Amino acid sequence: MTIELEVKGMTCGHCEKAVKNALEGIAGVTVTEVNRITNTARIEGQNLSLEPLLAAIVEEGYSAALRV
Ligand SMILES: [Cu+2]
Repeated sequence: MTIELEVKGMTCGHCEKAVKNALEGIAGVTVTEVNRITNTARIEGQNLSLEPLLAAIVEEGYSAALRV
């Protein structure tokens, strides 16, 4: 499954890397895109639950929501 999140607050490449690393710290998550221009984080994996994904991003200091 693919999940696309809207991530706000990323201002540079370091921010993108922080979000990517935070998401990849969750078992089974593959990050396919993090883009500060479009405020997007795209993730692939199986049986992913949304809450831990959002929490990992918020923990890094950014805001996150499911993009539908
Ligand atoms: Cu930054």
